[in-house]
Amino acid sequence: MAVIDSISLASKFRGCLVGCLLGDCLGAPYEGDYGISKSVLQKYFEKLEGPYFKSPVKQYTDDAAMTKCLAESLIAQEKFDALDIAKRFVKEYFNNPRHGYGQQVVDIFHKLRAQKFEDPFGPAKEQFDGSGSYGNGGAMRVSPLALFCYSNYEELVNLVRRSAELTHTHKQGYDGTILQAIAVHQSLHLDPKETLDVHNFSTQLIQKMSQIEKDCEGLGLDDPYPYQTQLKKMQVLLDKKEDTHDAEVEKTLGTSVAALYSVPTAIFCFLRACTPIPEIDTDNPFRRTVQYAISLGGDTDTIASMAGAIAGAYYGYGIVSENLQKHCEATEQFIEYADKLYKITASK
Ligand code: F2R
Ligand code: MG
Ligand code: MG
Repeated sequence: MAVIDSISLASKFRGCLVGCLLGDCLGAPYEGDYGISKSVLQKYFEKLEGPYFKSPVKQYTDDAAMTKCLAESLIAQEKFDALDIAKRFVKEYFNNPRHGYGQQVVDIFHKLRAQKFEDPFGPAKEQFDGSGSYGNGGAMRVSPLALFCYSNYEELVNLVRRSAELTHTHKQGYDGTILQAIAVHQSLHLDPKETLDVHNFSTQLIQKMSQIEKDCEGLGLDDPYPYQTQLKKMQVLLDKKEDTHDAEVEKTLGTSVAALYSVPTAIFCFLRACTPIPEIDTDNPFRRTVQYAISLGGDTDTIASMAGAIAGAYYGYGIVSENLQKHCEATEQFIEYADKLYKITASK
């Protein structure tokens, strides 16, 4: 791993949280759409980046709302406090329930409030007749914790799993959250001035997931290593000489609200966007990542947000266009969270 100086690291913290916010705000208008025209999307981004375009500020959704709760809790407590996080999720939801939350996750907020937070992990265990949620809601909000655990990988894996289990107790739900956090963590530790070794980045993810997924060995499951399977498919797509069609990416990796079919997709978008992509006309690889993630359709806000967080953590804040930031709600607030998390992490 490269040694990152403090100025660059502070910039990477900002890039990560601003990337997460921008992906959500810019991807939200397209959530649930398929067959999004690349040229329409190109014009959308050109207008937003242009100096004269005036439009209402793009609102964030549940992705950034829950990220905000996690960041605020870590900053206030300077430690992982599950009860405090659960209370912040519930308060945030009842203050603004119209942020496009997952259909079932809101049951948890109602139960937590009704049960006076007796057991912050209890209601999530009852979801989907006890099998737990495999949605991407744990992964979409995890960035602040990946920053908080910058220098401690073991702590990262343990705390990330617990953060996910407040709402997502299905193994695919919390393992997807761990994968997203590991991808951000790897990006933070790499020097963007050196050419990114795409194959090595994904091989390291596969190796780390082999530790995370080993507890399902010997249980007779059809596939005990679903994330490793998806990441290996991702490597095949990345290694291809000819360009991969969006339909193939969607069919192979998915663009749904399931963590298994969206977290590897977000990682793919970041890695693929290191180099030019047909019909995405920009020299900026951060913008290319977000624009490409949205172009794939489906769960656009969440995939663009997760991809944006990974890309921002790699390239740093300096690469994120000021004009794009101006069009998004709460950019200043997310910069402040990043700076405070950096200060806490640097003093640990
Ligand atoms: N909910 C949305 N988008 C829908 C429409 C938004 C619209 N634009 C609006 O403004 O109203 N987006 C957000 O939800 C996703 C994150 O969801 P999360 O937090 O994981 O929620 P949940 O409810 O736990 O799971 C989501 C769905 O996944 C399926 N599912 C999960 N586990 C399952 C299981 N064990 N068995 C069967 N199905 C399971 C269900 O369909 C859940 O409803 C993000 O996209 C975020 O942006
Ligand atoms: Mg959303
Ligand atoms: Mg979404």
